[in-house]
Amino acid sequence: MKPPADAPVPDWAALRADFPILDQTVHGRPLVYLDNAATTQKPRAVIEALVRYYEHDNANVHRGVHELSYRATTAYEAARARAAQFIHAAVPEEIIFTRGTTEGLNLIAYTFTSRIKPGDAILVTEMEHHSNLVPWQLLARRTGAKLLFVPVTGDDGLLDLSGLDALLARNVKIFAFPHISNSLGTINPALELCARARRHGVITVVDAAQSAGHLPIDVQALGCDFLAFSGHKMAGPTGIGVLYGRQALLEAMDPFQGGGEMIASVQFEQSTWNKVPHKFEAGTPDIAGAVGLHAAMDYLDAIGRPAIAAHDGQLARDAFARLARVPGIRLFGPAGERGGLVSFGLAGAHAHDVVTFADREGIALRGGHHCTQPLWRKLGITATTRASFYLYNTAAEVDRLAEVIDQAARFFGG
Ligand code: 7TS
Repeated sequence: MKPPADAPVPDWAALRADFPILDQTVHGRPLVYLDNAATTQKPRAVIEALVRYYEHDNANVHRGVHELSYRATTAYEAARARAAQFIHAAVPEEIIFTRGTTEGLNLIAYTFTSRIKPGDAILVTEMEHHSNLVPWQLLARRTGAKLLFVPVTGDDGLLDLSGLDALLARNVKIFAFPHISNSLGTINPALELCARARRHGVITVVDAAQSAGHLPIDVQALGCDFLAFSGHKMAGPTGIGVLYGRQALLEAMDPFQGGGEMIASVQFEQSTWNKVPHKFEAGTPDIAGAVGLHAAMDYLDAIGRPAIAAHDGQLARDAFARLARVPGIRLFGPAGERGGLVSFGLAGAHAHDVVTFADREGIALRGGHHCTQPLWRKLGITATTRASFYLYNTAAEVDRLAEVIDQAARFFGG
């Protein structure tokens, strides 16, 4: 993804200084943080927004008529409006605050229980994070529906779309897929997938955990029905996320959790529901989290998501090309256009040993199944090492990564 030709080039080195945590040594070496697909670091603007909220405005939302409650409610609802703008939702009511992607996906799967019947099918892909697989397994178990899978082609990590229309025609009610794979780095053609699903009258759910903080997202242009993401993977705080849903669908859905805030009126035996989105936000929400997420969205958009995508995509492609020269390496995901991460296996070394080796050099990587166990089983490997990039990573850090992985290959490979 390229930023517009006349867009100013961000000063990446200056931006790096916005992230206080990066300025440290680990095991005596400068920290090289390459675990951004798990969680990203937070700029000072986000940390300060949290401190400012707690020092000046903290109160519960919607319930009080006093000044602080008014301020907290205003800040919380302003964050909702900002999130709507961030993904170009038609109205703020289409934004539900959640704990993160996982909760958003569970909310849909749970509330669809009454709408799915035995013999219906739910379509996902073979590259799902467990968060976008297990909730659908649970829904299938509750309803007697079955799960269908769009296959992954192989190590190149692409979706095989040749049979998609035939799959969608098999009584599929919901098609859920990742925008960017957290294990492979594949950027899936979300626009095409939503359009093809729509032609079959199938509801689409986009898992945008790995894309929302990296690429521009326009839910109306995509034509998706639902889209979920996590604040902590896009420079925001942990504990806050967004579920977008088309308003007509949200209105028709059952509530998720019961409790305060989500009701209109309660009697001993029964209740009626509050308006969307409050119907889906039972209990005291993560108000500070929403405030922090608002600051994160402002921060990212001041840089520009096309520029961020171009930057971390380039780092990932460079890392892929550099690592391809390491003896005994097996790289996963597409060789060309990709999201900002690289996943690989090293002959003779377990991923955890590679991660420990890199950690001694100050490099933070992740090793394991990355919550995509069925994918790795299909590709015949149990664990990979993953380097994932964000806006504050540098070409010099890619050099350092390639150097250390080369050393690891020689150390473990003999
Ligand atoms: N979907 C995808 C594609 C993800 O990468 C993740 C988290 C989730 C859903 C769940 O997000 P959460 O914020 O609710 O936990 N991925 C990872 C990862 O790759 N390493 O740690 C977490």
